[in-house]
Amino acid sequence: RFSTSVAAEEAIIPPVEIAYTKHLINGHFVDAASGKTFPTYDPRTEEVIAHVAEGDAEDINRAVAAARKAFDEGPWPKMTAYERSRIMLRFADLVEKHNDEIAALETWNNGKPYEQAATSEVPMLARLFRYYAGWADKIHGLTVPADGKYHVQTLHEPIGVTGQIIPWNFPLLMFAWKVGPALACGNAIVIKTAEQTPLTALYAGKLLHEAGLPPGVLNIVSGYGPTAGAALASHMDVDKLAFTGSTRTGKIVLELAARSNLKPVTLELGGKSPFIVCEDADIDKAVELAHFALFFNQGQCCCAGSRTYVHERVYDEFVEKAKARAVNRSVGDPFKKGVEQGPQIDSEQFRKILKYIRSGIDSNATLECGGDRIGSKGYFIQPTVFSNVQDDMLIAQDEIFGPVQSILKFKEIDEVIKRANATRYGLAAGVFTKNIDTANTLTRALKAGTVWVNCFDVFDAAIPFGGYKMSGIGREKGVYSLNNYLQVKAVVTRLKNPAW
Ligand code: TXE
Repeated sequence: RFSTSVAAEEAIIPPVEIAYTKHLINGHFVDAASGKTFPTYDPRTEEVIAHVAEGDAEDINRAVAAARKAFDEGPWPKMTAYERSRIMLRFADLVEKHNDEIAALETWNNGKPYEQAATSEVPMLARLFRYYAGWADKIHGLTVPADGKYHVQTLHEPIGVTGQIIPWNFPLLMFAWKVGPALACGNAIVIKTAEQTPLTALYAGKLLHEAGLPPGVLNIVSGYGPTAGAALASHMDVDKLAFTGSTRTGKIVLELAARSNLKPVTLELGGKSPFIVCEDADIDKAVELAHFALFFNQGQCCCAGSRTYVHERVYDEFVEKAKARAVNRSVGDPFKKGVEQGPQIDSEQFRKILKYIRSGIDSNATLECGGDRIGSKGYFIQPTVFSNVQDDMLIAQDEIFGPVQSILKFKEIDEVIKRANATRYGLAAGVFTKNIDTANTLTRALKAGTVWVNCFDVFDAAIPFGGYKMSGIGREKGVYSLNNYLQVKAVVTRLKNPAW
């Protein structure tokens, strides 16, 4: 089906207007301090759909000042946790009310299938805010028995002004993963969205204010990484930094944070996750799941199952079926019903993916299907499958971040464990087997922040997510994310009469 050429002229006009393009600072939509704007695109057509305020250091300064005031003077930290949670719940209701508009905006700016945005990602934004709204009034410290004549307690306090930098592959979900827990803990926020996808966060910011969020608590600056992003990471008045993006940029922001005020940093970075299909697996199900694990979201997932290890006894059958499934993947205008794959995000990613495909061919992996772009306009790439991939090939080592499946062969469980772990990344892994002992061995041996067994990409709000090794520092979602946004203060009080 991917031979269908996608003509830009056929692109469906989305049923939504682009209403918010300015920075959201101190509760108001404002122009950039410099007056500059930058274009944002429709990846289906490569055409500009809006000009957005372009932030730099001065906009970040203004946003941080607004956040500082909201945090230090209130009303945010002085509100009760219950009041904070009610604002978050009202926001979730508004997200549900505007579900289809938000989803349309997400698809227009990002290229992901509208059905995916409307039935999964926007509902997950609401779900995640409800989850963290539930935590807001359940965050508390401990009383600690200590030697000596003391009463000891810990106070769990918000950390202050948090800086957040997010990528373009899941613009709304990355907003949710960062903003939800930070608000629940009572922090003020400055978030810099990805330059490719600034639109939906601004819409969400508007709804949060409609839900009653006080001005200055959430500030959104659009702009580029080396200007706005770097200014945020190195700001002396930002108390904490949370980043999702490439490992390369993760190192830069960590260094900026260290060189400025040593703000604590959480990082969610790249991956090269193994997906292991054992010989006892139900092959049809394994093929479908491995396909989903790699091709979901145009292959633009940090946790994509991008090294498909298949046991030698079922290898040939698996490859045949994986190829048939990829050939059958429906690629096209993401607003069309039934379309599974839209365009890649931008020309840079598009070129990067085609370069990796070329490298796979040059290194003598077998190109089973795909390998090229679709049409002449829009960043559409054919679902591509390589077999006979070896561990030392670039396509088995680097994060391609596109619709390119690499299938490798293994013989022994111990061998596949070693090979799966022989990577600088450690974000996720998939295991497909019916044998509980094999599953237990693999889940314990794999060095990855998430191991999915007979499933993949399960993103419940309560499940922690993050990486080993160069896939990151810290965990997001679940109860674990609260620690990122809290300070612990020990209060030690001398007792006058220890007998009582
Ligand atoms: O990432 P960047 P890019 C991987 C994926 C992709 C590659 C490059 O392999 O092909 O990274 O993508 C901001 N100071 N992932 O270039 O640069 C930037 O503006 C401060 C994996 O888009 O990491 C954006 O907001 N900030 C990933 C954010 O960092 C800077 C998701 C991410 O951009 C900055 C995306 C700087 N000097 C890409 N430079 C995942 N983990 O899911 C850039 N930024």
